[in-house]
Amino acid sequence: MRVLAVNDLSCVGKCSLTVALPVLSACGATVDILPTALLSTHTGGFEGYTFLGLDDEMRKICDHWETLGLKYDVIYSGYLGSRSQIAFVKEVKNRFLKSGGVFIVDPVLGDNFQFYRGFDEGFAADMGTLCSLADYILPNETEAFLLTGERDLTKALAKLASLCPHPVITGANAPDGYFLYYFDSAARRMPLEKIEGNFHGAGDVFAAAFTGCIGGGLPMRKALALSAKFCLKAIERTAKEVADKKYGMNYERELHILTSAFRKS
Ligand code: PXL
Repeated sequence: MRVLAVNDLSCVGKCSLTVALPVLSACGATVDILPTALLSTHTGGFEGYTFLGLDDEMRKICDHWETLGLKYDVIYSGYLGSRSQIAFVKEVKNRFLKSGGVFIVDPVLGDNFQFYRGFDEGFAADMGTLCSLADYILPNETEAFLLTGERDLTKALAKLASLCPHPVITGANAPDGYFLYYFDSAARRMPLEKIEGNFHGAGDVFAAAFTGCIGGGLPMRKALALSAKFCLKAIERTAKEVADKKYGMNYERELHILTSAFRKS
């Protein structure tokens, strides 16, 4: 399985590509990367971070790849640094996804009902158009709201399902508990254990694991359950081991959950 991860390279803070590479590799994927931006740290909680958008370089990289005839079984996109990058990822899908390949979009927009720095409503609207080209989308609760304008989870899921065949709201507080909401042939939800706190990078850990599980041939429900189990173990470890949560998740010693699931495939 050959996967292309389109995401930023945040040098410190364990998110995006620095998470996608090891997690997808643990699922047995060959991972190529298309970096969207180079940052000294991610933007969530660090002051004075550097940011270099790679719009021009992305185009040159893709032009070179075309001469190599590269094609991907799965393309997974995450943090995009500009509206023009959203447009470019649509082109990347057309140029590099195999026929019958899977396109997975994590519409990285915000958390805690706020946009991440640099994003706004216009950016969210463009991200919605990228979601409409995806097979699976992986918004968190905030992103589901920013994409649909709905705080009611059932309504938000229904609106997302009109955009894309398989939306997943990766973790949301309902009156009767904490759930992952998803749509395969019908709207469903899966209970999740909730660990109190804000775990930076958890969405990226989950998205990379889910992408690896789908690429590895698991059906959606099994892919969600295994990714959620891996993510929960990583969150439990992070709660104990990491004092400053902006430095990201200690998921490394839980990668065996994924490697053992894919050992024989
Ligand atoms: O984890 C999402 C993410 C990815 N990339 C960058 C970010 C964030 C969230 O803050 O800042 C650069």
